[in-house]
Amino acid sequence: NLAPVRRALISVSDKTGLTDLGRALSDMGIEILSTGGSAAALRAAGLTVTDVAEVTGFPEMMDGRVKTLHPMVHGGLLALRDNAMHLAAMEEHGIAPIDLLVVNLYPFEETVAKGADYDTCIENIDIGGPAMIRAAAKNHAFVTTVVDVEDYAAVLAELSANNGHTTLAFRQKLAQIAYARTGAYDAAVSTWMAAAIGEETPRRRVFAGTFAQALRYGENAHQKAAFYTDGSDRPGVALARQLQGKELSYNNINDTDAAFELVSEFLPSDSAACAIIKHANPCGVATGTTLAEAYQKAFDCDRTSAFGGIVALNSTLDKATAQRIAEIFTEVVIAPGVDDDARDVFAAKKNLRLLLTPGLANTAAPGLAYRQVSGGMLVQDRDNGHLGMDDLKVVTKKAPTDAQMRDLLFAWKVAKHVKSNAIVYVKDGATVGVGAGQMSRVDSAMIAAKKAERMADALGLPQPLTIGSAVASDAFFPFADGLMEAAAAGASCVIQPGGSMRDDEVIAAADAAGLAMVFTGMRHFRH
Ligand code: 93A
Repeated sequence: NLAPVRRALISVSDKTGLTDLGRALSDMGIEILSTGGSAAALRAAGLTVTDVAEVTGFPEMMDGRVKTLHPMVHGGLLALRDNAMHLAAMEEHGIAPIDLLVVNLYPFEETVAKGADYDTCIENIDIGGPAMIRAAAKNHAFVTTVVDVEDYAAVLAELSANNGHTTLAFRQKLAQIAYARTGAYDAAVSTWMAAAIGEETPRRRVFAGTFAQALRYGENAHQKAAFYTDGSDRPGVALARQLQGKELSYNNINDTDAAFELVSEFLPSDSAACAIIKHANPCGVATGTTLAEAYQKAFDCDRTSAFGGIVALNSTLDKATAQRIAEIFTEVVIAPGVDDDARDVFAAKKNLRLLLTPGLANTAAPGLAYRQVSGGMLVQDRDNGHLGMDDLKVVTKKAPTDAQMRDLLFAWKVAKHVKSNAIVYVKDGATVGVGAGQMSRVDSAMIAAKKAERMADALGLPQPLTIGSAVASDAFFPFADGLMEAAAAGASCVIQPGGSMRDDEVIAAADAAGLAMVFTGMRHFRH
């Protein structure tokens, strides 16, 4: 199963490591064919190279759109070396075998990420490269296919270990990687196009990511894991730049995403905002006149849970906020900006991961969300539902005051980011109790209130902050019991979708308890 490598074709956009590879191959006596830019770089390094144009008898044309798309190339890649008819065809047409293909593609994903215009993105769709990769990988019985700079060293090691040959197992492994690359590449093109033309339906879509990073382990230490990006230009954990701290873990990435998506609900032009996340649920969210105030209010919602949390900020991290955050153990801080003084404060915290994003995520933007189930994948629109005051319907005798209305909308925004069943108590632009992920809505209401009681004790407050709070429920109250639990905790107003068979009962209970209640007509389940 050893296949000799006598002739290689090199055509790479990313010229990293190119000349070293070319030299090593030349030294092994391997003939090198190459395309325009790659050939020029190899020649500049003093290597002897044959132009593909010389092999095809055609110049590269149409701005390079047609350079390798030719039977002299594809015949050389696809011919079965043990098939008499294939050999006869090669003989007849003067096609020489190509045993090693080294290609990396036009940087389509990077071009999109840079925000390039439509035509530039189109021009960066590589056609000849994927065609060669797919051909060479199909013919892995004889041909070795390299699509990643990272694999250059392995190829050279393989060739020297096998006296200028490669093993079948090695070629199979590289073929698998090759198809992963072309698959992800076309997925990126299709995903970009869907966004570009505003195609929003989750049908006839393809889901594939580009490998970004191997992770030390997954959710638990016995699970292997990696991070893939999907080419989206949506600011968030994938596009963030890490300025300091330990490597991000699987759970860090998941929680940081949850934190950043949540804090992006709050426009910096309205107020500074902070979200603290643990296990993908918020344990404190607040707005403030300063970022430090927002952080403090978020922290005071549930100081116990905030320990080892992920902090997301909607505006530039400043010194005062950094000092506050640095007082306790924090895993990750993500923000759209950081000033020099804040960086100095964090410099002493070597392990603290600081991520800088290119702006906030647009939470109203369309997009798809997907998750795996056994044997498949569920795809849906991202929950980009948004409400304004005008969308709310007052259903009780009492109507909320303006201040209550603001807290209700705040609570509703947070509830969208809390695992169901979600109950969120809010007072003065800060969560004061979050009940997440319970199988019963009553329990979520109760747990959130209990946590608020505990915090009141810890902070030495005369009473829990749920007294006089606004409460949000991510889905309707099927019975009055959940609402009664919130009333018992001292909530004075309620926001919930409505739409239960027993809405009348629930409204009557709210009236009896002297609560103001509004219906949203929209649900925010999150599982
Ligand atoms: O425009 S193409 O799709 N047409 C081709 O025939 C073709 N052949 C190779 N692009 C093509 N390539 C790509 O050119 C390779 O995939 C590689 O990314 C790039 C290398 O070009 P150069 O060697 O001129 O820098």
